[in-house]
Amino acid sequence: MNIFIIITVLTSSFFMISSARADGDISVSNAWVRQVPPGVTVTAAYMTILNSGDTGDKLLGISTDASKSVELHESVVDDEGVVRMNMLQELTIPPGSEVALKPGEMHLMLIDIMDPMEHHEKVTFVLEFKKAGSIEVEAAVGGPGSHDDGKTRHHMH
Ligand SMILES: [Cu+2]
Repeated sequence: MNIFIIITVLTSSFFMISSARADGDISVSNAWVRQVPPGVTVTAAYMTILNSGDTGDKLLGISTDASKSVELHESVVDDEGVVRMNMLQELTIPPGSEVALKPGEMHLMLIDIMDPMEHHEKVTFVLEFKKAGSIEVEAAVGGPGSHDDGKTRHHMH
C-alpha cells in the first residue's frame, strides 16, 4: 500500500523574519485513522506532533469533514483498572519536543463518521494551533502498521 502523509503548513510568508512568529515550527507525522467496519460510527486517529521551535505552542482545535465531530481524548486507567476517556480542551506542545497521539493514550476521536471508513484512503484534518495557525494533515486509513514509521510500534490493550 502506498502511504503518503502530506503536511501542508499554511505559513503566511517565508520572507518575513521575526522571532515572534512561530509559523512553521509545528510539523505532524505518522498520521493514521483506524479503519472500522460498516456500522461502527466512531473511530480514532493518531499522529505525532513535533514542535521544532523554541517556544511552546498549543493545539486548540481540530476539524475534519470525515465525521460530524472530532474530539481530543486521553485514555486513562482508573483505580479499578477500567479504561476511561477524558476529553481534553487543548494540548500543549513544549518547545523542541514531540507529543505522540497513540493507541491506549491520547487520540483524536471521530464521532458520527459520515461514511464507512472503507470508502476512504485518507482523512484530512485541520489542526488549529495557537501560534502556528492552521495545519492540514492527511491521515492514512488503516491499522497500526499503515504508517511507515517502523520505530513507533505500540502494543495494544
Ligand atoms: Cu476517545
